Amino acid sequence: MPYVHNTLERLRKSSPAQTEFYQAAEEVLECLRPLFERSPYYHDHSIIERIVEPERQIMFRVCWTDDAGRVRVNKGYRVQFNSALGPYKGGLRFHPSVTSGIIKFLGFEQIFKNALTGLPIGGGKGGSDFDPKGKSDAEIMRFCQSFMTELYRYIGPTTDVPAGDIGVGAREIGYLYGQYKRLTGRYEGVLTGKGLNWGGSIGRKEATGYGAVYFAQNMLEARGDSIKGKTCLVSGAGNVAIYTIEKLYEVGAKPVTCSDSRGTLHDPRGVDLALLKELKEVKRTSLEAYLEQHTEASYTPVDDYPTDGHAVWRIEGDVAFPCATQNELTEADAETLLGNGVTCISEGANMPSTAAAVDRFLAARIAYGPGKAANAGGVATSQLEMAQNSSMQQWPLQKVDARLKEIMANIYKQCADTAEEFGEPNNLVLGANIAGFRKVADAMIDQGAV
Ligand code: NDP
Ligand code: 2IT
Repeated sequence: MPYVHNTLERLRKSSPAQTEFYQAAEEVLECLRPLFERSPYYHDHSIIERIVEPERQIMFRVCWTDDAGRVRVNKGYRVQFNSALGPYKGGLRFHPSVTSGIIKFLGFEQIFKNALTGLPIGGGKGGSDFDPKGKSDAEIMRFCQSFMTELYRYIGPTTDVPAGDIGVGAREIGYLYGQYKRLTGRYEGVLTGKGLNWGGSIGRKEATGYGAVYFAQNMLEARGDSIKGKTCLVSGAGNVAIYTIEKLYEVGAKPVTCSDSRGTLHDPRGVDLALLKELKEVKRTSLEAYLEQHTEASYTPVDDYPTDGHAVWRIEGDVAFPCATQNELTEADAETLLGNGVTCISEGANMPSTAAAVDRFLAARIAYGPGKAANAGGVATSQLEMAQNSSMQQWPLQKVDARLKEIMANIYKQCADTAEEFGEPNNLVLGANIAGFRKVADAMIDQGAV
């Protein structure tokens, strides 16, 4: 299939050093080969050449003043990747590791994830290399105001609707929203993940983590198994990890780990969720403080991690939920997990497993739910927030949660059915990529060469 190869080669040359973006693009395009064999007309419309090229990329300087009165500068990004199915939709990430390549990989993944939800949303992503750690509330506010002063002219409720991601939660969304309103004079659904008393959707905060657990339930039930009673490994200690852990308790499973950028916590009796929330949502401190209240738990600092992977995946469990960041689960980690008898992986984070780790999971034929399918509950509920905002309504929790369950079941079914259709039952990577791509590509063809 020379055009898959040629497109990847061209990307390598034209956008040097965007490693994570090639990783994401390669995975998707390689999966599409059997589709192109059956439906060569995608090639006639140059769909893959178009789909790997963002419709628009905005980069800007974010200048803000710290508490000492010093002027500080960060980079700001918004990649408006694909609007074939609806307004650009995707989060903002504030983390020192952010580069244009990271934002591009996240925006690329978002196109297919959003398509899988079945909702009318295109793909986009943005962020900054700003590090919220150690900053005062006033500094965070001034940064967010400056960021929005640049971004506001490119976004809107029917054009581009940002939300949270790493380092961007309810506090940041509040400051960003306040500045948008001040600049435009409009009170409208331009961001999702808003506070519940000013336009947010009930259940949005919990949706990504809950959705990742629902996805795991779908995968396990299709194999005649259940999540009940399973020992679960969770990485991360932020929004996605916390609400994955919360839902795991609700469905009768036992989450025994979590991790942050400094270390990994293992509590064999089950992670104390109330304490985790207090440490991370209220105090914004290190997980190490957990040990002060739970002597039965153990803590591994990052310096003691295995050289070829992450301490959290070396702990024994039945089901794993990577919920921190990209490439946090290596091939060696995958081997250890498989050796320890893990039967299911549901990715709360975006692209948390390296390409070699994914190959291991697929070869072992365990239940493996890739991020673009398993973590789509967050963006899906964001779209429910958009629907509530545009109709001036607020739905009750039961309605949002019922829709979320239904959407996750539907995503699972599409991935499984498409995998089956292409002769690789259980390969949900292939299923997710082909099913997501087909929707976007067909819409692009209908809308002409734009
Ligand atoms: P948060 O900022 O709330 O939490 C991120 C967690 O991961 C923190 O515990 C953080 O550690 C840890 N972490 C982040 N970066 C690194 C790193 N480079 N190395 C080690 N640990 C790291 O983010 P979210 O929970 O929102 O996001 C987690 C993942 O889920 C990301 O991949 C995101 O793209 C994805 N995602 C998020 C969605 C959402 O709705 N929020 C939706 C779909 C996917 P520390 O506490 O020390 O900072
Ligand atoms: O990666 C993601 O799907 C998100 N960070 C959520 C995006 C959104 O618009 O809610």
